[in-house]
Amino acid sequence: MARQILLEHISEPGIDTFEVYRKKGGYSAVEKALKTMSPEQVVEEVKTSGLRGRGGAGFPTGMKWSFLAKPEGVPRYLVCNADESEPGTFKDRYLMTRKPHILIEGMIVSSYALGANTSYIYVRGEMMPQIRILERAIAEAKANGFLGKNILGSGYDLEIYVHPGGGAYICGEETALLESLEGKRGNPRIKPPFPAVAGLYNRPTVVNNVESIAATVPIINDGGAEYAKLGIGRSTGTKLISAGGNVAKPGVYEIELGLPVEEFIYSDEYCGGIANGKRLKAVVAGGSSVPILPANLILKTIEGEARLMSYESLAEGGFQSGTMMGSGGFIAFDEDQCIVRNTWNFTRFYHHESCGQCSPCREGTGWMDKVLYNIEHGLGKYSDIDLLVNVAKNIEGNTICPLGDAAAWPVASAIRHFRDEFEWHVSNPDESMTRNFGLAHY
Ligand code: L3W
Ligand code: SF4
Repeated sequence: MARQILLEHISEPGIDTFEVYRKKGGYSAVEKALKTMSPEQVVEEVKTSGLRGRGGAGFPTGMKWSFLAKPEGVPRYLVCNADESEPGTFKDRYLMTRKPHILIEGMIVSSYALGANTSYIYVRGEMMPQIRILERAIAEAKANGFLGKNILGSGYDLEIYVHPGGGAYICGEETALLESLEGKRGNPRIKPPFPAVAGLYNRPTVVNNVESIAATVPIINDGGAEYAKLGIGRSTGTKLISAGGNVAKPGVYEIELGLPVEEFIYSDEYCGGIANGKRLKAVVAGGSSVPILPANLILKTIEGEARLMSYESLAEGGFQSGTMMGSGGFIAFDEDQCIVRNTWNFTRFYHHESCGQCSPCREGTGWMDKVLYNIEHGLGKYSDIDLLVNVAKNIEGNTICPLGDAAAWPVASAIRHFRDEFEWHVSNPDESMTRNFGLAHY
């Protein structure tokens, strides 16, 4: 069994309560940090750990923290991004449901490191049970002296507030989240300035994903150097992966970074292979926003090296033959899946969720949605395929926030690797919606 850090004791009855979490060693990172470390030392440990943001971008957490502006007398904030909405991604929801105190503990340690006295957890609006669970966990931590004034007699004060999200995918983009938290429509802001300089209420703010914040607990308990021993190269530590689609055993798994993708898919410890004895056709490895890869390229790089679950290995080959770790939403497609239909499905989502501020995203996602609809429904033309490539290319890099890229990449990569399926739909309009496609790409 692989080493469990974030999911340790996850099956212990009552681990969602303060009492059981504490009995299992919970809140020792808060004690250690507040009683024996300065905020700067906590930041240093997180830097040493090599932890990278687990929300999708993989930006080094310690570096982000050290960018935080600290003008005298100006409040600063920690905001936890719990707006998990990326298609195929459900790891944060799982962690918050089953082990909410690890997030609260991580929030206290991280807020202390950043010198924040007020912190927020912005939770996706649909996650009402998780909102209640977190509110209860906060009340329990406060009743036991881990929140509020003068925590553990350290002189450090902290309040944490849970804020229900606005019900839009775009509110997971950090600056849209801050707008929404301020009570406004969740429109992304132009960066720079980054939130570290001008974030919530124009104050210095760090926005971190749930999993990143929770990971500070083992980092402080065991030391950053110990955490950095796990993983491979610049991909240190463990990562929560939500496995879905056609895998035999969907669920949330904690892997040590560097695990071979083949082992993740086929070993009984993780996904247990493809459901119903079918064969793997393609994978979207990091939530719907990253390029899709055919089975041969997700298992091995173009050079024939085993592909690993790490930021670097998944990206090996660039966008021609690689993909991205993203948020860890691992979606497997079996041999019966239609790539055109699935690409259209993703595109409909981005069209629906575009905030509409920038023309390439607002118009481009709608345009791709219509063209993909036509191809899937037997109404397409051959020229539509290159039109899609062209529209995707004109969205990429030309928008305020990453939603534009996220909409463009699945379309561009699906055509790059599965062009023959798009052409088949155009040449066979009468069968277009019913045909499955076999293993042409294995
Ligand atoms: C200060 C600088 N701060 C960068 C900070 C920045 C942010 C972080 C990463 O998108 C990706 C996206 C989705 N001074 C800084 C700086 N920062 N330079 O570093 O920034 P960035 O812009 O690289 O990425 P992002 O805007 O955070 C996130 C992808 O994730 N994604 C979506 C995930 C969705 C979920 C979910 O539902 N939970 O996670 C999936 O792959 O496409 O590319 O904090 O401020 N010079
Ligand atoms: Fe809005 Fe799309 Fe522009 Fe992002 S890229 S700001 S979602 S229109």
